[in-house]
Amino acid sequence: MLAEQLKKKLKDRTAEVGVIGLGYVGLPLAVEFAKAGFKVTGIDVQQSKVDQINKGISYIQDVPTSEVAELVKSGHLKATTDFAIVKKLDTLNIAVPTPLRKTKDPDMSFVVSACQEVAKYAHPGLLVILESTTYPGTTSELVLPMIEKPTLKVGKDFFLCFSPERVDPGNPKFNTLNIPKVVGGITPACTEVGATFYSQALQTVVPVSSTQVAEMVKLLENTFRMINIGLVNELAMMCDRINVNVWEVIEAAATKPFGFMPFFPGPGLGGHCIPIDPFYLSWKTKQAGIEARFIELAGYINGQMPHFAVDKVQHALNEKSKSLKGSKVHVMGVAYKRDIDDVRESPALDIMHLLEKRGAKVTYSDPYIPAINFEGVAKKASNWKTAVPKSDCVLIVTDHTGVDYKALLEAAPLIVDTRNAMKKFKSSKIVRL
Ligand code: SAJ
Repeated sequence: MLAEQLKKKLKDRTAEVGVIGLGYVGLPLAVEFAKAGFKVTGIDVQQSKVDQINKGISYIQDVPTSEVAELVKSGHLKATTDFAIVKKLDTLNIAVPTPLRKTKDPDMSFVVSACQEVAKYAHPGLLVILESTTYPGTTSELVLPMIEKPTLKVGKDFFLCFSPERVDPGNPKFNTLNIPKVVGGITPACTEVGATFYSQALQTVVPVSSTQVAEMVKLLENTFRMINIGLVNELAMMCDRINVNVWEVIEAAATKPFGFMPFFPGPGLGGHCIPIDPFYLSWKTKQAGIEARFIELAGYINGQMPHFAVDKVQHALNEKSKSLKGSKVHVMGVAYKRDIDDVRESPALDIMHLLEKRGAKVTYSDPYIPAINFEGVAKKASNWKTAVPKSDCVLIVTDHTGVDYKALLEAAPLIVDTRNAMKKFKSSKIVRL
């Protein structure tokens, strides 16, 4: 009965949509549903985010401010810090952070505090969908007991699903609208309502049989990447030992038209997904008595890459009879991947720490990142055109496309390239990973 009523409200766009967590996942989702004609309320604990949205300003790279301004003006989008609004909402997506603690245990505190608020105001007819990447079982074991009450039965009075976020920041081709959306519910009725919800605004919906399946889908996707990156990173270390150009090997292997997918070695693994998500899986399976050995091994290998990159710098300087200690090393690019402005978990931070620990004087430049908080101290970017000629070695950590690598080659005394950014150039000044 309530499911039918909610599906009707979804189809005629009278359902009031809510999104908790207005970050790189929540804000694009809120905007897509507002563009589809729903009245959407964003909920965030950060007043600054709420204020910017209500002023029609976007702070997310992939969401144009013009879109936010138009939707706020038309009344389809607003934001608040007050969870009491949940009483008036028909649907609620939770897209809050799920980081790892230093001990590699999941930090569920953001999900728990969001659910504590939701539980206060949850009501019959409400659809709740968790989107934060998490271990399989979270929705059924942690979220459901926080919201369900004797008078609010899941699948009958309210509906609870999990749907993995697949947002790829900066991806010019795939976005919230056109990335297929997997959704699984606690009960079949939940799955059906969840699928109806997403179908109103997104191009492709993929219903699955449970929240655990939906949780596992995301972990497989990102564990697949992390392990394959670990494989090519290990291959890079092997090729280094036997003097084979790993980049040439991978590019030639990539000509295989089936059964192969190229991944590329690098200075380590950054971002808020790939280095983190697989450890949600291994944490859970460990509890179930199964060691996720692939994940642990790939995590170890990927974790070695910053050391490997710094060793390459040390050896390259030694070849010039210079010690790393006392040398000036300029790091090109600190974002965790090319052409974005995010340094979360970036290997550049580990590399700069290691370089300084070994006595090098470190500067950096990054067209997207004018300053970083480096070990509690604000470190400003240098202009590479002035810093590089004065350096003893340049280390390319992030291969942003907007850099003039030809000019860099002319200006640099020595370049260690961990991203094959210099693949077009032949020079004894270039040392490749
Ligand atoms: N990396 C390598 N070698 C590779 C690919 C990546 O060293 O061959 C490094 C990157 O430099 C970066 C880290 O791994 O430091 C992660 O890179 P990523 O390309 O996986 O980018 P992310 O972290 O933005 O991952 C997101 C993920 N999206 C979601 O979780 C929703 C991932 O699932 C996407 O596949 C990925 O974007 C993508 O395809 O770009």
